[in-house]
Amino acid sequence: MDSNQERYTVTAALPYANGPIHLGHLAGVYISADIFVRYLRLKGKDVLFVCGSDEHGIAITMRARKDGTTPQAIVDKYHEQIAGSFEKFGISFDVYSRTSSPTHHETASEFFTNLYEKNILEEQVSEQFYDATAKEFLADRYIKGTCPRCGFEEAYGDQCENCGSTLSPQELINPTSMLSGEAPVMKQTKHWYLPMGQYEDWLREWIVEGHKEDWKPNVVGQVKSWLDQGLRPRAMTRDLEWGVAVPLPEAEGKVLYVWFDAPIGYISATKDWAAVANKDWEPYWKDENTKLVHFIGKDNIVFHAIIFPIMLKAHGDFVLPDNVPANEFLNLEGRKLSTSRNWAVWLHEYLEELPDKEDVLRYVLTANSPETKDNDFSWKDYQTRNNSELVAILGNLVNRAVVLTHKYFDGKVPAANDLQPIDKQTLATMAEFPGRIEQSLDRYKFRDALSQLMDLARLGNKYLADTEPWKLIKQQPDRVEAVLNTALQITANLAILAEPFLPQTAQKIREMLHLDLTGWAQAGKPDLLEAGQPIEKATLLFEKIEDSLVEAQLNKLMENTPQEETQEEVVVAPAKDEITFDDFVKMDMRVGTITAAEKIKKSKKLLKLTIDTGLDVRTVLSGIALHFTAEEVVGQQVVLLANLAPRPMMGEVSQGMVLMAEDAEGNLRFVRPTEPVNNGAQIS
Ligand code: B3M
Ligand code: ZN
Repeated sequence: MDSNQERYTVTAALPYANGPIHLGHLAGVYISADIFVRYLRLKGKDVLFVCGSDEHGIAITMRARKDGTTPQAIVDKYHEQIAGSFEKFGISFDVYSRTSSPTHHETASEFFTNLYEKNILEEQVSEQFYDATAKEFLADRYIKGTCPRCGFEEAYGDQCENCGSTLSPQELINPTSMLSGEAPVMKQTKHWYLPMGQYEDWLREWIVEGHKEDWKPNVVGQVKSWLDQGLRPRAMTRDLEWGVAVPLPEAEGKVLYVWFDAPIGYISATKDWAAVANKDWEPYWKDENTKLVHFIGKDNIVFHAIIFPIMLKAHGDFVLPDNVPANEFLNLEGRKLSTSRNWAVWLHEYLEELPDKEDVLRYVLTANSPETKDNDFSWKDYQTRNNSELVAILGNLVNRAVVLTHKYFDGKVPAANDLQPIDKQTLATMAEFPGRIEQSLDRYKFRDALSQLMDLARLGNKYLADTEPWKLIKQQPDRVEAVLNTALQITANLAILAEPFLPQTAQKIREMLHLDLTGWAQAGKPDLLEAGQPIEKATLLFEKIEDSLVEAQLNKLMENTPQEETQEEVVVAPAKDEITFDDFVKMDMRVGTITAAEKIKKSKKLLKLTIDTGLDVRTVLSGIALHFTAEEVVGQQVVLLANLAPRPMMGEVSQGMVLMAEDAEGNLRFVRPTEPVNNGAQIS
């Protein structure tokens, strides 16, 4: 290939080697990337498709700790499994590498040294939590304590899973280390920071201005919102044992931040590929004719559109991404996918349970690709798309064209003699399809491209329905020759155009037709098959999927998932009637503190609260006794509807109402300001 030729380096996000691949991964990243790459290869581009396992970071060490084993054992196990299922599924990586490899350690280390020597990284000493017993600095996830916002006692150092607040470990009340169970201490530590703020103007110009037309709006939008908030320096090193050692003498016990090393993994993988393929890796990263394209899920946008580009720019030797086509998320049966709750369809299980249905999954996930918004996978939809699209449209066309050729012409392609306007028109329409599909693929619109492909099959079906060769065969066998020639040419075109989307099916069709695949440029032609050329008997491309399969898969999902988890369907109360602002201001809502509380003897539900409202100290009866004890509510600040008419209850008089939030499971929480305020403070 000549050196001026456009070259593509296509990367797919490196999955963490801490668990198997599921449909969310496939829909988010790998299928789109594979379609794109197969298409480029058919177009004769010089394209390299790299991926590998992400084997560092807290995701790995936590998994090892949970399983009572070493990080190395975890990554060895899952690397093997992930690589195996990708291969079996037909994702056509040129290389599937891993970040624990020596090549990677060396590459990441050199990259860091390069930035360090250019004085790009800023050294900063800060205080961080340290477990003196375990002798380790603690990642945020390794610190637990009481949430300062809601009082939940099991909040993590980075987030409270009860109230959803984002936290920093310093905010936790009574923090403890999950390693030793002891209270951690603050200790000074030095780290190296990427001064991201210095690159804001450049990023804005390059992405927000420069790529607003050709990058996906979700990507440009996220970048813009990060920039609008201002980029702070981010530490590129961590106090951890597992990872790429920081290549500085003063940095013992420190490793590179996983999001510093992981994207460099794409470069390392390229080197690994080049060593085996006996190629030069450098043009794939350094030549200006190389287009670098990162396929990722939306949670990785900041790393691929901001941090890694800053690293590449700062280094200076590398090309920047030409595009970062990020997908949104795939839900499963209407609920968020969750690996911890096992609400997922695992690829290795799919491959075992539903053999020979790789293309069905590729089809369904592409047709439902979460390209512009989150999308849903359901087994019912899987069945419908298989039965009424793959079987009824694509399979049907191929089958009819091939079967009729055998029935009427002894399995030899009949001649295209004396083409009629309908034949010519159909072939002319067919010739437009490659261009249309191309336009969609060039814009990373895989759903559109796939639906065009199916439209071509529809065109073939309509043509057969209109020409009805089965009715003509007695009186006009010559006419049937032309009709079946036309139908077979459409089939042959599908065998080429379907390759990126449905590679196994496309190959089966080509085998039936004895058609060689020479490239995308073949497509659109009306004479891919020669008259007289023999074809094989029809083989089954897709089989009908029965209800029993759908049921079995749904049952499996339900069984795998703990019962209480499957019932979490969130039911939200319907909206109330509109009120005026005047209605609202009539309510006197203010903050008070519960100074005393006791159970009402005759009632299971009521607590008698004494509340200091700033105006007065009064009694309020509140139906919270099933949720809170008297002791635990004393001292809490609450919001009170203070001018509610007094109500006699259980021999007492309640003077107001405490505001509570009730979630879908019926749990109650106090509503209150995020920080304590003086009693009597008004809500408005
Ligand atoms: N390991 C995958 C994730 O966030 C992460 C991608 C790395 S790409 C360089 O799920
Ligand atoms: Zn909380």
